[in-house]
Amino acid sequence: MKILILGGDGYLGWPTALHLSEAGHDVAVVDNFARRGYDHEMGTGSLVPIEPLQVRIRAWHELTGQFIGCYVGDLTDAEFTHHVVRDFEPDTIVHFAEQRAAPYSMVDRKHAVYTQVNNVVGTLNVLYAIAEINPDIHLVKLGTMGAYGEPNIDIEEGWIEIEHKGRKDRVLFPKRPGSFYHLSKVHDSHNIEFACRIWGIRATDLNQGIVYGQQTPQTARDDRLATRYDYDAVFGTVLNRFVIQAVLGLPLTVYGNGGQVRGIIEIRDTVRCLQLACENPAARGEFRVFNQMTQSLSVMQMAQTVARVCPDKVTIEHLANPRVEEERHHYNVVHSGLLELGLEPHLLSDTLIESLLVITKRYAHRVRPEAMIPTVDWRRASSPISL
Ligand code: NAD
Ligand code: USQ
Repeated sequence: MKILILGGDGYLGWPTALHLSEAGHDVAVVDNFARRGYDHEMGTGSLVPIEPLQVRIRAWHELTGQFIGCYVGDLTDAEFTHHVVRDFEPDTIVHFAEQRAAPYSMVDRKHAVYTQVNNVVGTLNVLYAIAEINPDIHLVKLGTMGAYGEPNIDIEEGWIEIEHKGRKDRVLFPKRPGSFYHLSKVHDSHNIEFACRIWGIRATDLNQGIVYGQQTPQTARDDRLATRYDYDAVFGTVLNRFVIQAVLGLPLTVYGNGGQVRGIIEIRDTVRCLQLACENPAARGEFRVFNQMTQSLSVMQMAQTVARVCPDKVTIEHLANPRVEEERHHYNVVHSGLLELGLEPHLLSDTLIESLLVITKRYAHRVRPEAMIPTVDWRRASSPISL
């Protein structure tokens, strides 16, 4: 297949590009390097050094003989988006290219507006490019488990059958997200479902849980192929941060009592899920939803697992929760769609945490410990950014 990967310079887009290239697909990536720009804005950076995109692509070609195409530009620019889709003529578009940090979206008005405009307008431009150029293209769009929030009922896979006053219908599962970032994914999902309904395009919405891990078999082949690994309080995600804190001898920063339960998934499973979604496309007119997570753990369970595996003494600190979120709630998620397509999950294991500890020790000197402290406060309309 010809697969266009939007956001192909990012934490997940880059390993997915390599995985799909190795699987025999003809791959091109699109990015505007916004993610590298946020690092400059916040004075932080990936723990593991990453090469410029062009160096990564050349290294992959040198090692495997495979070409990965590259388009540099912004998806909120409709002309650019149309140009890329016309020029590459993809069968499938995998869309990772959004501002993805909840705390970044909650800094202040400017960051909230940027997040929603970037994410919603970029996705609308992609939908129009598909509808106008080739409605047969399959859109595989990254969504998020956090769009559902923590309802007091089981979370279904995107859709729910309801009965109301004696009548029945199948509707999109109700959403109750916890940040302006997560809300941008809800808006995207509605726009995509609408496009499937009115234009008959095909789409898969992957409501992904929190990703952990740093290596895939492809990125591990050469340091030049490494993907990013974030630790700061704005972009670093919870399990990745806990491992880095453990190595540095810093307390693990559990927000509140740590009873919040989240769906998680390892990076090797992410790239495999993307392959399964691409190779088994949705039908024309179908808005297909998968819950892309492999297990659920509370934040406290994640901290305790890291503390148990780390050979050094680890302390767990409960910080006042900077977010507004439930810390004790029901959480039971249906996530059978990708398993039915053949996913064999890697569950959180001691071996994986040990390998992350090794990677972290190698680059520990690059950490700025002050960037670990959360500064974005959900209860205030305006917060100082990290540092
Ligand atoms: P990332 O920030 O590392 O990658 C996103 C990439 O998209 C970046 O390289 C960025 O420069 C690019 N981008 C952003 N806006 C763009 C635009 N307007 N035009 C062109 N390029 C643009 O993020 P990630 O962690 O790789 O996440 C990828 C996707 O997966 C996101 O949509 C995110 O919401 C979703 N997701 C991530 C996680 C996670 O734990 N990392 C979990 C669930 C869902
Ligand atoms: N948390 C802590 N301590 C920390 C960091 C986080 O207790 O040091 C807690 C948070 O309060 C939250 C949970 O851990 O309850 C998850 O936080 P996170 O920053 O790891 O993840 P989140 O903000 O939900 O966002 C991440 C990605 C986002 C993706 C989402 C998947 O940044 O792109 O969409 O995970 S999900 O959570 O399923 O929506």
